[in-house]
Amino acid sequence: MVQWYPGHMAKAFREMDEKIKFVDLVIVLLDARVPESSFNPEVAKKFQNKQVLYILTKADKADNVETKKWCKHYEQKGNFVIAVNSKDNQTKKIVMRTITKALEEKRKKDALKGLKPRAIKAMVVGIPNVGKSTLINNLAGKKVAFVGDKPGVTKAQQWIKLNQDLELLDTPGVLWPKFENPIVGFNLALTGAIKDDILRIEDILDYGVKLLHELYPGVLEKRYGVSEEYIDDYITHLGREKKLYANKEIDINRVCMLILNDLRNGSLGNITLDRIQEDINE
Ligand SMILES: Nc1nc2c(ncn2[C@@H]2O[C@H](COP(=O)(O)OP(=O)(O)OP(=O)(O)O)[C@@H](O)[C@H]2O)c(=O)[nH]1
Ligand SMILES: [Mg+2]
Repeated sequence: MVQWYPGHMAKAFREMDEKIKFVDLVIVLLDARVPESSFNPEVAKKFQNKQVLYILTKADKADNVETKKWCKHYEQKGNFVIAVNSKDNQTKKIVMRTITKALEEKRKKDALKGLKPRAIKAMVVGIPNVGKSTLINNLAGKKVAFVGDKPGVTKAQQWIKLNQDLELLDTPGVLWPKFENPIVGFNLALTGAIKDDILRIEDILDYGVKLLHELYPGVLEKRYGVSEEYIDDYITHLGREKKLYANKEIDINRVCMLILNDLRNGSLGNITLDRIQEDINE
């Protein structure tokens, strides 16, 4: 059994229950590069009866054409959705405006009931490393939460009062115990939501290069100068080309890390790994 669901994650998952009852809005962060793989079906069950805002993060690293399709997909299901770069300084304005829109109806209903407007409580949830704390810091305009380029940085829930009208709850990233589709695990590993030492890096990258070749033919060849004709054995060919040896043998680990880092930091270009299954009737 691959252990990407350690005890602290199970605890963080349970701890959501206590808060979710009292929040007015759940802000669900999805990684724009893998919107489907980063959707946690177990957490989704918890917010079935809540107002939800979907935010696709890391849109600056994703394929813009695909991001638009994903936004449309969630909109058509009746959700509020935006795609952002959480580090950009335009993002605050867009997010605040959308939060207001998402809560408009509730405010009207409250007013009709004669309830006095009170501070909105919103809970920010999402898989590890998706950018929850980064977004909260951006909205707060200062560093209020720890951020790091690895999964599992936020260890405990934390309320952040943005202003008189809005309080946000930062939560630790959680995955779910079983991926129905093993591809989800690979996609999450490629984009950095699962710690690098959990799945075999060679398996992740073997899948990764083939997927890149299929979705973005020529991208690997352009970056590394190694023909994609050799896609079935790309890691070995690239290791030889780059002379990445350890004890006269190709250092598979280093080759894998090279591709992985390039993919994650955008050196392979804007990439989206999850595709919407086009509905034939559409
Ligand atoms: N390019 C880009 N990087 C981002 C974006 N949002 C977050 N990051 C980076 O992603 C990494 C993870 O960000 P965090 O905010 O710590 O992620 P988190 O969801 O709080 O992670 P956990 O607390 O571990 O669950 C950091 O290196 C951020 O700088 C984004 O929209 N674009
Ligand atoms: Mg965090």
